[in-house]
Amino acid sequence: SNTKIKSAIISVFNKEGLGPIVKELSNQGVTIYSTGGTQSFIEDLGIAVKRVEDLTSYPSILGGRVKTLHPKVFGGILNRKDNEKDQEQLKEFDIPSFDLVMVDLYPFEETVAAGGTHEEIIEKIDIGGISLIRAAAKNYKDVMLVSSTEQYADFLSILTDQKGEITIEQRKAYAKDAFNVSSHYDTHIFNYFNTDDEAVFKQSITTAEVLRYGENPHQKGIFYGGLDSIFDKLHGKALSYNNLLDVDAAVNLMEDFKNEDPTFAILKHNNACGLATRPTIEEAYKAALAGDPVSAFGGILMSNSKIDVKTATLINDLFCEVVIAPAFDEEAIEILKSKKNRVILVIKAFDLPKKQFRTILNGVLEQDRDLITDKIEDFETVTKASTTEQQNKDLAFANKLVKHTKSNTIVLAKDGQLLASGTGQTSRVDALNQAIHKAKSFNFDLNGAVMASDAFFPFPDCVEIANKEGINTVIQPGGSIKDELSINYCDEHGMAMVFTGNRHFKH
Ligand code: 93A
Repeated sequence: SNTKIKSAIISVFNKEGLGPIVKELSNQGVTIYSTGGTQSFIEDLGIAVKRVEDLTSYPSILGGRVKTLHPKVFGGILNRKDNEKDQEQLKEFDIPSFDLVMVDLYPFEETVAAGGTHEEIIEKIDIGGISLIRAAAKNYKDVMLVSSTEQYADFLSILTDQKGEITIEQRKAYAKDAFNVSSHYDTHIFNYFNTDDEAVFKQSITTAEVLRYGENPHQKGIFYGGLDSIFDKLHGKALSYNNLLDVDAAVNLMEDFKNEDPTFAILKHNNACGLATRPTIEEAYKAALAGDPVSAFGGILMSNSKIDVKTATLINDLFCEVVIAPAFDEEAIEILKSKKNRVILVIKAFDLPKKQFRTILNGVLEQDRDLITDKIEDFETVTKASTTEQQNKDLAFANKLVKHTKSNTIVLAKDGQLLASGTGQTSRVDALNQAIHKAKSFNFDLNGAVMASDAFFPFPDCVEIANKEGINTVIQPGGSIKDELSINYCDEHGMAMVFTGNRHFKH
């Protein structure tokens, strides 16, 4: 059956968009009760409003912590219209009955995201508002409940079109939405309190998406997880299994460059085939592409800076599956949309779990994500020759790359540009030879380049090969019992070497 809204209780944090609704309510002769801030807002619109404080005969106390928590409020919401005893009690205790409840909760999630202090965050745990929502949703048979500003437009049209008469189906639908609001709200509070990474991770994989197929068309594939907290998808087809692996590799890599100057990465098969840091993102893109224009075909692109029109125009000439950036110029989006399937993702947060899982045999391996990013100030020079400021920058750049490239890996870089890497090789010498061969095939001059290795050198063979190519600076974890052999070779040949102390295998 329909209920006609005659009285309302309104308590909203965000007052935006409330004006037209209270005007319509007032036109329909609805009695409105409200809490402090909401009440002033409504009064300022010249609309009559009653104070919840007058109803409860209590002021808002404890700095606002207790405003609506009172039997006169909750009795007014929870009473059953068709229950005689309920109605007798309303009369006995002088409780008004409410037909409409409107709440917009304290912005808990936003306060956490904005980096509020613990005290500020705790104060944003809404108690009264969530109780109003819970009570009104429970009593949806008699009460209409608006629990989110997102419902305002729809609610206003219902209110106007139906002259305040709300159907039971509408009340039930709004109650369902309210439990969605309240459960999400509590999930955010839970996540804030819960510092147990594993539980947070498990929480994040409660949704599943069937993929077109797995790694190959004859393999079925499913993605357990949701990307909504990390990306806004602006365009393109659904991400495939292999796209997801590449996107994961790109985000992990770029997380290490998010605070650097404009940096552009091009990935293929989960490894960077191009990466460069430059004063502008257009230059960074050009330098990344120059790293390996052949592999870039069909690759995944990611930038740490806003993509402008010039860069988008250049990207548009390349066949690429996915483009990720923290922002895009409006016109840049239109340019990139010209390819129907191309996926365009805005990265909102580098919000990755600190644990990683993968299956092996009949079980699952769990480990901490590699969260160490070696800093220049922690580099330990182990040779007589020391490194220049530019070399240190290149060493840090190359060392971040090895961390995100499949082992065994050697990365060669110069002037903030990846020249080539050897990836996924069974020996470090193979990795180096592959990198040298590749760099030369794209006409790079290796003179003065730096070499980074994901793990220590068990023999001096790599520094010998590097030296013959003019590579004169090396970064590696150190820690081999034969470190001295590589160090001595460097000293004899004027090469500089730094140790990080941290191995970065990625298998
Ligand atoms: O601190 S509370 O949890 N205690 C309450 O009793 C209470 N009642 C409503 N916060 C409470 N509210 C919240 O106040 C509402 O959810 C809304 O977000 C806000 C509106 O306050 P005002 O009308 O004073 O701006």
